[in-house]
Amino acid sequence: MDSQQQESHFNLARASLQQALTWYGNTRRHWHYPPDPDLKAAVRPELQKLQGAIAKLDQQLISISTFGLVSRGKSAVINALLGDKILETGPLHGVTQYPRSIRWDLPTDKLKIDLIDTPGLDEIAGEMRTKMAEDVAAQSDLILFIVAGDITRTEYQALYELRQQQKPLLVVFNKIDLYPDCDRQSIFQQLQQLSQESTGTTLPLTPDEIVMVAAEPQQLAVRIEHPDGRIESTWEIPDAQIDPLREKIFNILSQEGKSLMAVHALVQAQKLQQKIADKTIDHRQQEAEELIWNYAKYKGAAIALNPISFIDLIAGTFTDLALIRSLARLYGLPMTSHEAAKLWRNILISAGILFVAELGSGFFLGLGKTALSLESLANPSAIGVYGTAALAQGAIAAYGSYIIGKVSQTYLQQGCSWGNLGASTTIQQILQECDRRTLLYRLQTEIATNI
Ligand SMILES: Nc1nc2c(ncn2[C@@H]2O[C@H](COP(=O)(O)OP(=O)(O)OP(=O)(O)O)[C@@H](O)[C@H]2O)c(=O)[nH]1
Ligand SMILES: [Mg+2]
Repeated sequence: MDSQQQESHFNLARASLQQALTWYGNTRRHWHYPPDPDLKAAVRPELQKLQGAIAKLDQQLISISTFGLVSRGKSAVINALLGDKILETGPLHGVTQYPRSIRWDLPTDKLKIDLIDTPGLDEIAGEMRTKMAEDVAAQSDLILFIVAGDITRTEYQALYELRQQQKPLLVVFNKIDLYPDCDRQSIFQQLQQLSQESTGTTLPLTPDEIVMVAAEPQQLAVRIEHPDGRIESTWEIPDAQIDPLREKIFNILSQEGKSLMAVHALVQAQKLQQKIADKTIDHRQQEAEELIWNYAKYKGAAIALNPISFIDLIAGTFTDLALIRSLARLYGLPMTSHEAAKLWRNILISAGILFVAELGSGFFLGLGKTALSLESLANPSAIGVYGTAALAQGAIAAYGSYIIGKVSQTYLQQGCSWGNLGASTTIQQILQECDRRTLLYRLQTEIATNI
C-alpha cells in the first residue's frame, strides 16, 4: 500500500477513536437522564484505555512483541535484531520474568518501534498466563511468535487464540542452526499446514508469515590444521542469521506499518466499546426493565382499547419503535443498522401475531374487533365478547413489546461500533482496501468471521 493510503487509514482510525471518546466520554449524551456516577466510575478504565490508544497513535509508535514458550529464544531474537546483546538469555527456563520494552532506533524510518520481550508463556500458570497473553497481544501491533522445533499443543493453542484475536503475526522458527537443510524444508512445510487433530482445527499459515532464523547459534567445534601438521581445536561462534526477519519487518513496516497501527487501535476500541456497552446495559438494568414494562403496558392498553383493526397494528409498531429509541437514549448508545434486521423481524413477528390474534377473534379479514365493537353498540351483550378478545390482544401486544425490548438490548450492544466511523465499520473499510501482499489482507477472512 502506498503511504497516502496508509496515512488515510491512520487518520480514519484516529477519527473513529476520537468519536468514540467524545461519545462515551464527558459529553456522553444521556438525554434527560441524570449522569450516573457509578456508571461513570465503572467505565473509566475503558475510557482511559481509549485515550491511551489515541496517544499511542499520535506518537506513531509501533510495538512488536516476541511471544512463545520458554527458551525458544525470544530474548535472543530481540538481541539479534538490535545487533547488541542487551537482554539476558540462557538455557534455563524462565530467564525473562517480566515484559520489557526496548526502543529500536532505525535511522531510516519515521515510525518509532518498541521491541517488547516477554516471559515464556508456560512460565506463568493458568489464568495469569491467559491474562499476560491478552495484555501482550493488546499492546502489540505485530507479534513475533517464536518457535524452535516441533510445535507443542500449548503453542498451537496460543497461535490459534492470537489468530482469533485478529493479531497480525509472524511465526519465527528459531535455532535453525540445529537442523540440516533437508529438515528445515520439512519443518517449513509442516508449519504451513498446522492442524490439531484433537480439536479438529487447522491453522494454515502462508509462507509469507513464516521466517527461519538462528538468533544465537550454538558455538561450533573447529579443527584447524596448520601447515606444520599441528592440529588445533577451538570453538567458534557463528554469526546470527537474522537478516530474513529484519528484512521482513522492514517490508511490513513500509508496506503497512501505519495501517497495522490503525487496525490495532480500532480492534482495541471495538473491544472497549463493547465493554462500555455491556457495563452500561448492566447498570441501567432496572430503569430499562421499567421502561420496557411501561411501553408494554401502554401498547397492551392501546391495542385493547382501540376498536379499529389495522390502526392498532400500526400504532403498536410505532410504540415498538419508540421503545427502541427510548432504550437507546437511556443507555446513551448509538442506533446503527447492525442487527437491525433481527430487530425488524421481531417487530414484524409481533405485528403478525397481533394480526393473527385479530383474525382469530372470530371475524373475517381482521375486521373482527371493529365488527365486534360496532355490534356491541347495538347489542350490549356483545361487549363481553369484545372485552375478552381485546384483552387477549392487549396481552399479546404487551408481550410482543417485552420481547422487542429484550432484543433491542442486544441490538444496541452489538451495534454500538457499527455506525458511521464506528470501530467495526472502519476496520472493515481499511481491510477492504488492503493490498493482497499485506499481513492485514491475510487477516481479512479471520476478522470477517469474527466481527
Ligand atoms: N542453537 C541455538 N540456540 C539458541 C538460538 N537462539 C537462542 N538459543 C539458546 O536458547 C536458549 C534460550 O534463549 P533465550 O533467548 O533466553 O530464550 P527465551 O525464549 O527468551 O527464554 P525465557 O526468557 O526463559 O522464556 C539460550 O541458551 C540461547 O543461547 C539459536 O538460534 N540457536
Ligand atoms: Mg527471555
